[in-house]
Amino acid sequence: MGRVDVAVFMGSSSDWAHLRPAVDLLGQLGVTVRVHVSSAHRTPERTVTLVREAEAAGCRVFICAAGMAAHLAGAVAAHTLRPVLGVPLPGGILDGVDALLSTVQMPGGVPVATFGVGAAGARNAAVFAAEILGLDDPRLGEELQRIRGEGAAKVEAGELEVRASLGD
Ligand code: RP5
Repeated sequence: MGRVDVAVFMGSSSDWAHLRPAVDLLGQLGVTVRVHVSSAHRTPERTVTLVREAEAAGCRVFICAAGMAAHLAGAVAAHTLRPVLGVPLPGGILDGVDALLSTVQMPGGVPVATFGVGAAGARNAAVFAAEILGLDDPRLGEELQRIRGEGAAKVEAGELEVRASLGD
């Protein structure tokens, strides 16, 4: 395995559509990402092995996404001291509320920084991972500033569109 800045774990390949844009964003920021499908429940030992391999490859932040009884982020956090960002995913009859509570309610001393449910949470986890890496990487800091600027420009363009629709 080559050098890895961020390891992204998801519990099932069915989770990939929620995560793909966030992984693409990290790539656009020049962050080296390694993606794994591994489950806290279905492949528990493989999950631990992948955590060890990611650490050996230099991984500084883990992003872990899962749905339903989402224990992947907690299982990864149990095996590393590096920051673990948890992304609960929608699906099942509780549609993400189950995953949110499963991810966020960690026992004291084993933190998982938990984000919102679904694609927006995944994007924020990616941005947050870049913010962590950007603490000692000015280039990444500038890229993040550029993304903030794009978000602001989109809102301002949105106002012009709304006002134009009113003939304003
Ligand atoms: C979780 O169960 C996965 O992260 C996924 O969100 C959910 C359903 O998995 P599949 O049955 O689609 O593989 O562990």
